[in-house]
Amino acid sequence: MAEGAVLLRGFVGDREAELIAALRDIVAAAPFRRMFTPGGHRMSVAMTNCGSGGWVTDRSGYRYSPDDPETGRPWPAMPRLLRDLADRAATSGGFPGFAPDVCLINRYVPGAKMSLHQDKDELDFGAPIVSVSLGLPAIFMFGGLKRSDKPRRFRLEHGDIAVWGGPSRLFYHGVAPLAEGNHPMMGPQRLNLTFRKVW
Ligand code: MD3
Ligand code: FE
Repeated sequence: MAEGAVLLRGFVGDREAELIAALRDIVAAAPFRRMFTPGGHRMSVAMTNCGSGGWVTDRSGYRYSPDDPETGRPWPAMPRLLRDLADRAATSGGFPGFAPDVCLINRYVPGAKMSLHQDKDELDFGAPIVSVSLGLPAIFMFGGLKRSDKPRRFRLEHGDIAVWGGPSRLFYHGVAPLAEGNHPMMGPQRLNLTFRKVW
């Protein structure tokens, strides 16, 4: 896709049912919620996290927090199944020894989108980000180091995993508004998991 960025089509493979069951437990403990940006807009994407911290946003800014602000309790632990899947994908993408602290889980319903942005709230840009797509397909927009770099479009489908490291780690990216549809296992939604080494 770009230097350091690798798309692994169908990498989830036969772990999909176990993965979906693990996600159900996480969401029961830390439900999806739509957060507010510092600018006061409510995001169309609903989010939750697992791991030793989670990505949050509110009127005071973007950050990683050890606790879920909705419950005041720590985020659910990252299940070994998720960590191992991310580590195997990172190794396949050329980044062995990936030790993610956080898995941010995004939920898109039809119409939900994510505007072009960089992921730079992490301290260690040497580690890649690993993303897992489940459910409805999405059009992923992949730009460059400058916001003005014209994005290329990639279709991300159920079971695809992407590894974003090296120079591409700081490339602008986003997701076009999700099209209507119904996925046989996930229903009318898309989930995206991003594994991050934050600290
Ligand atoms: C390329 N999520 O949570 S995943 C995000 O589909 C985010 O929910 C999108 O962007 C989603 O921040 C895209 C693919 C992705 C994630 C992080 C990246 C691509 C990336 C970081 C750098 C470059
Ligand atoms: Fe991102």
